[in-house]
This record gives sequence, C-alpha cells and structure tokens, in this order.
Amino acid sequence: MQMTMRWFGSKHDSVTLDQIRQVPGVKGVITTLYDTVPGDAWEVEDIRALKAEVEAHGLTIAGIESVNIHDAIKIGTPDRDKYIDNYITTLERLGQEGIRMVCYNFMPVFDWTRTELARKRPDGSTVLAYSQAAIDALVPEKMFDSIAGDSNGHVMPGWEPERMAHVKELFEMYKDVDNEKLFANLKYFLERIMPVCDKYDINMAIHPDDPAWSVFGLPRIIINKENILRMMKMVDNPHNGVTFCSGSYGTNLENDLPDMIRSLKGRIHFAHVRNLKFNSPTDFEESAHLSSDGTFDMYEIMKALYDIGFDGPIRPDHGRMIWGEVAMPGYGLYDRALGAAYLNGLWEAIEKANK
Ligand code: CS2
Ligand code: MN
Repeated sequence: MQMTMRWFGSKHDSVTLDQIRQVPGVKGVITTLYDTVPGDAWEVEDIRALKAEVEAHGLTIAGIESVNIHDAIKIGTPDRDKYIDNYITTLERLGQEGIRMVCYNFMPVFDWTRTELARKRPDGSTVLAYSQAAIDALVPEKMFDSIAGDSNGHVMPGWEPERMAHVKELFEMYKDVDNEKLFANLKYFLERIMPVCDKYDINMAIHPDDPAWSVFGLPRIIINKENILRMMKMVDNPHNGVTFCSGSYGTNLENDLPDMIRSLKGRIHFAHVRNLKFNSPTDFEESAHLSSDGTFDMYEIMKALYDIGFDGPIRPDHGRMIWGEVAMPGYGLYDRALGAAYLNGLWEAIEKANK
C-alpha cells in the first residue's frame, strides 16, 4: 500500500503540501481540481499546474478524488452522452499526465451526508456525526444549509453551492430513478469509459454511498457486498474497481468489512480507512482511527487489505478536530496525521508477522 493524504489545493486547503510531506510515510497526495463543477472537461493546463505544484513539494499525485459525475449521467437523461464525452476527455488528459487512479461516486443529489460537522466529544475534540432522527426531522432543501453552516467557511467536497441551489429540481429529476435504473445508468457510463481506462491503465474506484442506505427516499446502490459484487460483474473489467471506504460501508453494522475486502480481491484500487463509534445503530460519530476508540477492529481491516495483496493508495479518512485546529471539518492536519501513523504501524506489524 501507498500511504497518502487528501489535499484540496492551495486555494482551498488550510493544510499545506509542506506539512503533508512531513507526515511519516506519506509520499503522495490525493487531490482534485476543486474549482471544476461536475460535467466539465478538465483543462490540460490546470492538470499540469496541479501536478507541477505537488511535485515541486516533493510529493506525487497518487490519484484523483474525485472527478464527480454530472446528474444527467446518474439520471440517464438524453443529453448524458455529452457529459460522458467530457468525462472521457478528462480521463484522457489525466492519463496523459500519468494519473492512474480516479475516485468517483454515484450518489444521487447529495454526496456523503452527516447531520453534525462538529459534535463535541468528552475530550473536547469535535467530530462529524450522523443521527437518523436528525435527518428525519429535516426537509431535503435544508440539508445544504445544515452542511454549509457548520463548515468553517469551507465548501465541503460534493456539496457544490451551484448544484445545491437547485435541490428541489434535482429531486424532481430523480423521481423516476429507482435502484434498478441507477444500476443501468452506472453500467452505461462504465461501458462507455472503459476503453479510455484500458488505454491509459486508469483504475476507476467507486466510492460507496455514505451512509449506506437511502436518505430522503433517494435510490442508493453502492451499499453492501451483494451490490458491489453485482457492479463488478456487470462490467467485468479490472479497471472497474472500488474505493474501499471503511467509514462508509461501516455505517451499516451488517456489513462485515474484512469479509467484503477479501471478496473484492484485485478490484480495490483505493482505500479510505477510518473508524466509527456507534451510540446506537442509527447514531454514529467519526472517532479517532484507533480500534479502541470506535466500533471497528482496525487491525482486521488492515490485515484483510494485506492478505489480498492491496498495493494501491490508501488514506486516513476524516479525522477529529483537535489541538485547536481550524480546518475543513474532517480534513484537519493533526488527527489525520495521527491516523496515518497508526495505520502505518498496523501495516508494519502485519507485514513483519507474515515474514
Ligand atoms: C467523502 C466524500 O469519503 C469521503 O471522504 O468526503 O466526499 C468522497 O470524497 C466522495 O464521495 C468520493 O467521490
Ligand atoms: Mn471515504
């Protein structure tokens, strides 16, 4: 595995490349062109500038998170091909710059959903949290305000204000899209992009839906082992792979994370590893990475990745906000650096025990 950290670009991130470079074991970043909106083809110069900036700081781009998918593709509207063409152009340009891993998701309307971005824990740290009761008390149009109002002035990934200004219309457009339709639209998209992925050896890594169930009645498909294996089979190409995000699949306690990892051997192209602490099956918070601070056995998760020979980029996922840091919720430096160090430690121990 290759330890990385997510970086949103110097215009948007309070964490610098110089800081990331000093985190032990981190040689690459996972980044994106944060100013693009879903559906645009990325400009060659912008990709090159991003790459040059990262490399000037002694790091490499280990992959892109995310190239987001336009709603027309997920809905399957007649103009979807235009947006798929733009997506292919972006992939081509990334491939030409030597970028080999692209993360994306296929969640309708809303990306990841949390109801609090700064829940206070007894030790004074704050964390992202989710409670189904809070969602049930909210109308979808208020969801964006709830996220934006809590984000220390940052635009949160996947919550572009341009898109969120049209939440009502978006819901209307998805009204005939059920799980089957969404699967079919995903298949259509993947079949069209696989040739360019084959040509440039780009690994596509779908991020799971978070939480792993339907929110506000919207369809959600990337939620469990059965569905993800169906997706792997439906377009059976090694470049059609997954981002294994423990904190997203793990929102559903019925998902056996190490077992899922083992069943995806060869198809996990990117890993997000973080822990969750459940207060009830429908109320959880994003704890520290350490097993004993949350509900998951992080050793077993890392061991499963080791056992399947995982060699792609991995990153600590959302961290707590600690030590007075002010940053994008989930993406401060300190707790993610602790997470990276911990995951590196687990990996070293597993590796040595297996030699
Ligand atoms: C989330 C998502 O998992 C995460 O870290 O912040 O925004 C995720 O990056 C996207 O859903 C992937 O497309
Ligand atoms: Mn994730």
